[in-house]
Amino acid sequence: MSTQDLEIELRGDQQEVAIVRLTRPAKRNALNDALVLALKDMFDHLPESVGAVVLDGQGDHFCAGLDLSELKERDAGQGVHHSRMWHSALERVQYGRVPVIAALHGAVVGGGLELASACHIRVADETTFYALPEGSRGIFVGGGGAVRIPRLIGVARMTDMMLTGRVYDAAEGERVGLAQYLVPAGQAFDKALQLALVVAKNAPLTNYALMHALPRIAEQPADQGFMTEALMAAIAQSAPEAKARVRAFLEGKAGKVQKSA
Ligand code: 1HE
Repeated sequence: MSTQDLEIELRGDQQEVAIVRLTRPAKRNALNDALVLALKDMFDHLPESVGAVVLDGQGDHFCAGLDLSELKERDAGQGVHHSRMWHSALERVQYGRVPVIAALHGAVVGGGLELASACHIRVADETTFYALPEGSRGIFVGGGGAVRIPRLIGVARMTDMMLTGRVYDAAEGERVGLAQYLVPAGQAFDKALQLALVVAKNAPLTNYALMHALPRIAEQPADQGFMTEALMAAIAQSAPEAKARVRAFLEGKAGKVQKSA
């Protein structure tokens, strides 16, 4: 599925970071069906060299959510299929091959917040604001938000956002866990790129474990979680790359952990 509203650009010495950008600024990067399917396709077919993605939105807003002009009369069955289409696309983002870092600015609302919450790291600049206007539009989240957003901020905060139309500003968003980083206006992309270049250099199996094992372990009953963790740890440390990295540290050839400046 192709659309002019999505572009990809490779960065880094080894082309190890893909910038995936929503390019529909005139509509505040609202997601129509073609764009949702194009996202799915893009994340299914990332170039081999890519080890991390920065997800960005062109213009002043990250994403205004579902394209409301497409919200036509659907019967219940069509509504289920439409929501499941979003689920399958955003699942490719969350459970794809490489970590995804969202560069947030301006509106991160409705389906835009659902998309952001499928990413692994969210970097927000000071212009960012978060809302779930579905409540006031008489609809419900349908892009996985009911599953992912409470895991970030809790059921009570999401309920409040939808019942009252509460808008979180960038600082509040970072405080409650919607974003892990808060940076000055206009700097979200640069920070996200800087992080992506680091993430892309991790051992692939470590990134895989963090994306695919950690969220599942966190949902398991503790005794099962401990077992899954042990299995994942054993697999990761048996990889030749893990052994080489540990050896490099012991030989004084790898960086120490340092407090940030
Ligand atoms: C849109 C959309 C959209 C803008 N669908 N066309 N999402 C919302 O309810 C959010 C609706 N949007 C807004 O509240 C505002 O547009 C913004 C706060 C994001 C930006 O405001 P502003 O003043 O910069 O832009 P604007 O003038 O409101 O919009 C510019 C154009 O984008 C305008 O079209 P134009 O043809 O008149 O120029 C808008 O109609 C259009 N536009 N947002 C369609 N969302 C899987 S279920 C998920 C369910 C949801 O996501 S519900 C929440 C939907």
